[in-house]
Amino acid sequence: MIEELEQTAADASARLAEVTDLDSLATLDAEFLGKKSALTLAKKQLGGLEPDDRKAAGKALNEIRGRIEADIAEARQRLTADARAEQLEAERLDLTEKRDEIKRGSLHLVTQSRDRLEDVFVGMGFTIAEGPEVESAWYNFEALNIPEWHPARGSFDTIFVNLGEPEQVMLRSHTSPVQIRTMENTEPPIYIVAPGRTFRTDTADATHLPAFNQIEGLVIDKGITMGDLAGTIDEFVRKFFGGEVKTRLRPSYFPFTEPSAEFDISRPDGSWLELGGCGMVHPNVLRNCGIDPDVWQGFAFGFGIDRLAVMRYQLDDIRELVNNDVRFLRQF
Ligand code: FA5
Repeated sequence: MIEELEQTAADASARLAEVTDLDSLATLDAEFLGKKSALTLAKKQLGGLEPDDRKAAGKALNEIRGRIEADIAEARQRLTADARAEQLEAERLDLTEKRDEIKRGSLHLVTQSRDRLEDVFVGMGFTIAEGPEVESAWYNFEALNIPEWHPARGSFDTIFVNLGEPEQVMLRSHTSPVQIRTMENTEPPIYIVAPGRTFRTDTADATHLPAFNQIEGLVIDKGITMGDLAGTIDEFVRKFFGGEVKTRLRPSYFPFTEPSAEFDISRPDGSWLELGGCGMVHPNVLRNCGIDPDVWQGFAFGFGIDRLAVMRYQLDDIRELVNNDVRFLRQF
């Protein structure tokens, strides 16, 4: 009987090693350990044996049962782990699957224009300077030769910040304060451009935005003339647009430059677009920054980057730049 059961145990071990699902395992469990199994039947027969034989056979039966139970437990553990792995695989989210369909974003037109401007000016020997968007009246106006009583303050449509003395803290209305900050901190010669955001109470229309971008240019060196200014503007426009766009200077007035000019660029239809202001740095401005105007001269310019983007990408309306219409932005 014991020999037969040893055979059954070997049989069970072989079949349990090959079982592939939990249902079949339950069937094998019943077959080898259940009420009708050879092991259970053999146990029932123990009663008919002599006490000594009964003890030895009982021990052998328990040992065989223990082995079969261990094989079943091992098979169950294997199948449970397999089933879990299978479930995980089925539920796995393949995040790489749609890789080809992902739409890539692109830099905003104004950012592209600003980057390109920086490249052009760096190529001409300028370095990039920056200044804060919230300014004091000293940097935005006074150091630029625009005292409090000066009518030019009105032309800047300033947005004031409710901080400190009335009308002393503001969102900068142009990038010209960066001229002052640079001259205060740097010994001439100076060759910088300063791009950045500027703010005015202007109502948005086809050529105006209340928050727009300017780029300031400042050169301070010995023997600088208006000819250097005109040549610099010409060269940057040629590099930025290619050969077909022309420039012109028109006499104008800014308190911080003398003489002052406005410069325009030609549109494809032959009309002119005002791009910015420029001129020779006013001696008062140099003095305000501790620079001797008898030794150093310079020119400055400031123009609208958004207007430049309108021109470069042939837009009808500057407001397209801030409407955030994805169908529009995707084209560039
Ligand atoms: C100035 O802001 C002077 N600081 C420029 C300057 C710098 C003159 C250095 C001399 C020396 P103006 O207010 O004209 O000037 O503005 C310059 C340019 O900024 C304009 O020609 C235009 O291109 C752009 N700009 C002005 N207001 C707006 C606006 N609301 N929306 C879009 N662009 C604007």
